[in-house]
Amino acid sequence: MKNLSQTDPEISNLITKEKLRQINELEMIPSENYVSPAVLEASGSVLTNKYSEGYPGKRYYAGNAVIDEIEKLAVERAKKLFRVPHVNVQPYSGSPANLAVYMAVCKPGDTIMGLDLTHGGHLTHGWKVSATGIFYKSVQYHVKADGRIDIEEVKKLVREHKPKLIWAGATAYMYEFPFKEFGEIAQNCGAYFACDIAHIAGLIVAGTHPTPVPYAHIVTTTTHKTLRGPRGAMIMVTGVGIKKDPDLPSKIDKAVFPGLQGGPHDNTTAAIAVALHEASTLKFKRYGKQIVKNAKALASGLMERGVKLVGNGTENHLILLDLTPFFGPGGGYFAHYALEFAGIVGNRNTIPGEPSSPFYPSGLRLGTPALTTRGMKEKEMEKIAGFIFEILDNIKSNKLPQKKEDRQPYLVKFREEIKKNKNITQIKKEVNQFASRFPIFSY
Ligand code: DSN
Repeated sequence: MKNLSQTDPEISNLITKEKLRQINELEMIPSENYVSPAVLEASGSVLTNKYSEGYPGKRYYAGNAVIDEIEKLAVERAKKLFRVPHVNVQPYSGSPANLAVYMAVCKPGDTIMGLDLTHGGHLTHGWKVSATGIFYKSVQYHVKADGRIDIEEVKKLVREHKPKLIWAGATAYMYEFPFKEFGEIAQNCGAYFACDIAHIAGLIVAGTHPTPVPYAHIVTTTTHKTLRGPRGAMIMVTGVGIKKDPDLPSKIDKAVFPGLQGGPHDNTTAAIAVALHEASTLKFKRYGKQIVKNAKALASGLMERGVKLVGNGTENHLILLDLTPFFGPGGGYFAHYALEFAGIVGNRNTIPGEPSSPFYPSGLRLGTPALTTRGMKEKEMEKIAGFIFEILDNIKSNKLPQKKEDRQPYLVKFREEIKKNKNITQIKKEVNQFASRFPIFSY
């Protein structure tokens, strides 16, 4: 960063610090990844200088001949990779992409359905504080005690509420999605069926998760999770989507622009095209398969040590630890903080039937996409399971105070104790040494 370090050493130093953090720590947030140097170069290119409101061949600004080529290439690569007839690559990220779907097929006040946030669903699938739960009548379905989507409940709610739009997709779901069943339910009630594959897009490309394309009308995805591209999103319209509604592609395009957005981020579009090119290789398929093998190995390593997992394991890239046997209800923060201190970065999360609250949840969500990009395999997952268990075992005497006013003082004391904890400080050193052996650009 020759220029940046001269122009703005403050920001340059902070970026270097963050890069070192990414090298020295274990990134285990399931929605994060490391992009390739090629994606990074496209993302940081001169394309950031251009305005190109509209679509290829139909721009509102001059000078877009090259941008048109780039966007067409991104669209064609996405169509080929996901086997869909129409793709919009302009959404700024996953939430605006999902909002565009609502705008395309619903009117404010229409009934929509999605998985409850505390059961692993996403904010934009109708959660009450999201625009999607405020401007639409949201009905939420749930998972059963075993963590699987309660498809019988979905059927019952559909009969009762006759939704206009049904979502499948999640942020903390460890099973394969029953896309076929959802497709049949939507077809029977005449609803649009949208799948949000943000978390599993790379797994679908690698063939380790079934594709929703034969069943869903619309498929949305972010591009920066298992797909390993820049921070962006895409909306795809499938063959069944066009059969249901021949105007669906133009409804989606109009919802993105001018409905919700202005000019697309052309540097991101180019980086998406690069990521799609990388994802079309055999090497990427091996990568996607290894993500799942690693997640299963991590799950086994933890369960063998007595850690409880929602669903007793995983079928994809993530696991959800039920921490109630360690801390009782609401102990997610203890694990989140102590692991972060030791350089293991995950996020506290609700568990199905959450006995506490989304702010003080009882679970921890961990994933393997970023570790797998660094070249780690099952052997390394076993080692990491050992680190995680040691830390949890060290702090298991903590309990979240029941009285709300007692919580902050308790957590202040907890954080001070972690910093002084000799065992966790020793694990932190081991984690740093271990992580830095695996380059973050291991392509
Ligand atoms: N926030 C993302 C995740 O972490 O799953 C989803 O938008």
